[in-house]
Amino acid sequence: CGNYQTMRTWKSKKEFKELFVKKAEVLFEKSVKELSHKEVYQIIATMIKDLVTDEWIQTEKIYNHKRVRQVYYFSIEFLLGRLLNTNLLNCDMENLCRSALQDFGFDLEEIFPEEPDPGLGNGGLGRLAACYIDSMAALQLPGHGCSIRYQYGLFDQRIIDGQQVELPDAWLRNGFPWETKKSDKAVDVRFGGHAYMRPGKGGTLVCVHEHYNTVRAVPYDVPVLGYQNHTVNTLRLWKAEYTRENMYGQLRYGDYRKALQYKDQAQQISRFLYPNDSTYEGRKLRLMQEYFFVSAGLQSIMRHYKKHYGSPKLFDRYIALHINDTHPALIIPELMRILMDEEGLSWEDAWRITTNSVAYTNHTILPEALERWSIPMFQELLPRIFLIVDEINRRWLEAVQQRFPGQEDKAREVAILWNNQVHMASLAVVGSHSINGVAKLHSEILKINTLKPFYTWFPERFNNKTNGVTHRRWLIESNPQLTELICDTIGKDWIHAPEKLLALEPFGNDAAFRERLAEVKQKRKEILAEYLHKERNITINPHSIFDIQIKRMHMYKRQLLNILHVYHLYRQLIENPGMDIVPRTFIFGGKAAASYGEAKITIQLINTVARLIDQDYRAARKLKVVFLENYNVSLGQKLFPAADVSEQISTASKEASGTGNMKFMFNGAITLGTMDGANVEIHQEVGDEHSVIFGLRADEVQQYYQQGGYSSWDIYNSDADVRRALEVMEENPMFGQLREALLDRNDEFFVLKDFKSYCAAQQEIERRYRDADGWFRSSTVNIAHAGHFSSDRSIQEYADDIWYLSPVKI
Ligand code: 26Y
Repeated sequence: CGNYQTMRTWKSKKEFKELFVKKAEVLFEKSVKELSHKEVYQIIATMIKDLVTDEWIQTEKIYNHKRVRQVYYFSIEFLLGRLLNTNLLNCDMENLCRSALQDFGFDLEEIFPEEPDPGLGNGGLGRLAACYIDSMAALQLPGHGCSIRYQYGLFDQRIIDGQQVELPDAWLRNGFPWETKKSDKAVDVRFGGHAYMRPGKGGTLVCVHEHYNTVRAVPYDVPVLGYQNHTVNTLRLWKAEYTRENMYGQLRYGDYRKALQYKDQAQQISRFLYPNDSTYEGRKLRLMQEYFFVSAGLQSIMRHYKKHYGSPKLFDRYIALHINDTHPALIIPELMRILMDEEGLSWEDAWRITTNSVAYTNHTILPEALERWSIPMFQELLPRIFLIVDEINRRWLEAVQQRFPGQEDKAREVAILWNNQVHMASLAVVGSHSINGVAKLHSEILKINTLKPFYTWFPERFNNKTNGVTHRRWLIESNPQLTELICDTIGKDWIHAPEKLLALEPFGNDAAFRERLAEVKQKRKEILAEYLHKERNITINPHSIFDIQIKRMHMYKRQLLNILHVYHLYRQLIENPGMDIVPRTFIFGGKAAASYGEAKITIQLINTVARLIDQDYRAARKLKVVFLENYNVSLGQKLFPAADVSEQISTASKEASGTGNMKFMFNGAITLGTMDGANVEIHQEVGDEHSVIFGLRADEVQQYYQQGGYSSWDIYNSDADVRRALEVMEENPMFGQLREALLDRNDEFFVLKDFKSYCAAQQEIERRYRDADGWFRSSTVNIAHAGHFSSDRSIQEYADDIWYLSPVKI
């Protein structure tokens, strides 16, 4: 097998430098002195890809040779973030690279920002997928990602006059050095046409699908490196292209216009990522995207499986298919189609294999995010898939009717086809063997509310897998200063076994350790302040409390509650200029879906309050509000390490899990949160003493909903602080819409209801911050207990309980 000990390393700085010089010549025909920073980035990325090529091939060979069981993680989003630093860390080559570049007169830290941030995702769901493939490789599990190679990622956010403006994100402009195009592995995906059943041999029925259009799916593979091991898994991203045959076919019928239209439509499929997080977008192109990558991915898996593993009858023994929310749920009818139409299996065999292979993760209980497609559109676009879904639905409802004869309402609750719509969550539940939520509370709510009728049918399918984040990116890579302190204190074992961070807990009582921790935090705050000053022309006080809320803009996440409290503080301050408060910097960041009016106005409101305070000398020394443009993974990596306070203030029951909360925790921030999503488990880990919890509980919120809500006017009328806070909305008629949502539309997200309790919690934060010893003791306890929220823990649970996967040494 060769000497793999040395494969993923440049043997010496000398070797690195020689290769570097050669690459500069080959790629750019330049000497080292002439290279731009961007070119240096491209050279190193290419060198790393060369470096891992052999291991990539070797990993694949060993999987095939041993016929190991593998998982494919289907997700319509992978929010990767930059890869250079991650890959250097995974190869353990960061120091060598830094020092070699220094000899050439370059600073590695100045090279990192040259990499465009691949934003192939909206938020939590897409970033989770990226953390999960990182952990699979780190744990040496045979697992791969499957998604779309969007030409444009999530839009670039600009703030102009306080308002969000969206610009296209042409992240591929200068190419993507981590990918390899695999033209010979392209597959064809069919859309449209007519499908019907006709009698085949021996009384069977066979399907005829004709007059369809073919779109070519071309895979681009990105290597996923394990952490300092030799595993290299694959993230396969599909690009849509037209096929000449299909276009010529249209021309043969004499329709030039149709031929061009076809070409355009085919290429359109992988053009844009849908920038809508949590609201269902009923668009035809979106459905095409979903079928496109599912069909392409599954066809290529099946082809590979048959070549190396054998009979399709044993597919489920070797292959696990995971769907990240319902967006890839068409994998269920697509696998049925392949097994029956292409492999000749019976319905019964195909169904058993399909349900044994597929597992589904739900990420939301918001009804507006549950996918439903209009049947006429679905049928026109995917006629063969529709026939299969129709039959799945027919057999399923037959079973329901047998158990509950004559009870129409039972069928309505669980039908896949209902009201002229395809219900994707119902399809996903009926067609998989495992259904999980993403935090304990969320998984419970699925059972008792959202998916209750299904839970009574299949209790054994339901389980919880609390989310996690990769501590390699979110601690080791983002916060080297804290990493060094932890290693100095408890050694390095925690890097491979993050739960061992617990060994840090006793050091919370060690004054010398706390002092060093305080120094690290101070350093990270200064780094952030300097960056904001240099790159964004924003001045913040590094000796103030950094209080940060960074996530998508959404009413249920309640950025509105946060800014109303800031305004409340401001008004207190100007009415009482001598008020003794610890200076605070409130930092916000997040994108609003372009069509989400209220979320966009909230951005405007935050910027209005920011300006108000900046222009008022009575407040500006104590308070500062910053809305950071274009929050993305890279900016996150600068913010989490600098945070004192982690704002996790969603309306209880609404945030399925949250993952930012975990990134803050790894970096020693204190959670200020509601009992929602994974906050509940963070609180369970660190207790009341080391987190600050406020607001209605999930069951109380649900109770109010059942009663038709609460009266926000009552609170308004009885609470002078609330009335005064809402005066901020008189600044601009634009804010009328928000005011209406809070008062006339009865405050769906309990902002006013939780206001008092939030203000008290903020006071508690300040009280605790004044006691530096207590604060850094809490900070230590949070870091110590963060190990539980590593995605390594989550992925181990998925591997054990859902995928039945074992690690493979490479
Ligand atoms: C249907 C379509 C428009 C759609 C697109 C994206 C629907 C939902 C989404 C994204 C959802 C999402 O990001 N959900 C988040 O998933 C995280 C990972 O599990 C959770 O931590 C977070 O609470 C949840 O909001």
